[in-house]
Amino acid sequence: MADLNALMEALIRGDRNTVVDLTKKAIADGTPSRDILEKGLIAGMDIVGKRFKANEVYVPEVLIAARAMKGGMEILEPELVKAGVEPIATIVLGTVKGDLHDIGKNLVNMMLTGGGLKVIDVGTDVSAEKFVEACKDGKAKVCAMSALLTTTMPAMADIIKALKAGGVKVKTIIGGAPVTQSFADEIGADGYAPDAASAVDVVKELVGAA
Ligand code: B12
Repeated sequence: MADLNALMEALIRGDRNTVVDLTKKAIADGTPSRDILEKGLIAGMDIVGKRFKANEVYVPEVLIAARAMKGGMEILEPELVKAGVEPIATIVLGTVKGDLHDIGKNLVNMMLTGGGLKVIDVGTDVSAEKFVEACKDGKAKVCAMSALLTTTMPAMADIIKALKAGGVKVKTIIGGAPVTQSFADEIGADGYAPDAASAVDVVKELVGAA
């Protein structure tokens, strides 16, 4: 039986090579791909997220763990497809129009992916029309927006209005350094999170998977 605890620990250390090796071994042992994902990779990323939230680790450690996660996922993904394991939900994520900051958004992407969600990253400087376009096929359950400039925060309100005007039924979540819960309440966003690890919890709540 594969040692999923060792896989989890390797992910927490950000040891990509060991994560890749242990993922391969677990598949070869016949460990169900869902267990490898949930008890190995996601469990590890969950701990990294908790430590990040508690300021016990910082952005570089999260990036290194996410790189290890990506290594494991590249091996595991075909097995998950074969086993019919679906992501919890699909999330559209982007930085709003006029804003080029993407370090925080990319971290949110990594943590959401690490949490078992599928992320469609629409990039930076994304117009309301493009957010609506990405969300309107019905696959995405949540539209997640990032802004780092006080001058681009109002674009989040425009996107929420455009989604409503277009009859697009998605939940919305906003974040970024200048964004607050009271701003989220003011513009009618369904959720707000102060950091990438909390974003996973809030998104899971929004899709009813918490
Ligand atoms: C790096 C940086 C840049 C880089 C961006 C590179 C890149 N690829 O992202 C560059 C050099 C390009 C840049 C440009 C500018 N910047 Co700048 N930049 C920063 C800086 C130093 C760090 C931002 C960052 O990456 N933080 C680290 C990440 C991890 O944190 P974060 O983004 O907040 O994300 C976390 C949370 O907020 C949350 N989160 C983020 N997004 C989301 C989304 C969702 C849905 C959720 C739930 C959560 C969430 O999770 C993340 C992880 O925990 C900040 C200062 C600072 N210390 O914050 C200034 C800062 C944001 N920049 C600023 C400014 C003014 C600019 C410029 C206008 C400068 C200029 N005059 O040209 C331009 C604007 C360009 C543009 N149109 O966007 C100001 C903004 C001031 C304001 N109040 O509006 C800041 C605060 C600097 C300052 N003190 O003046 N910048």
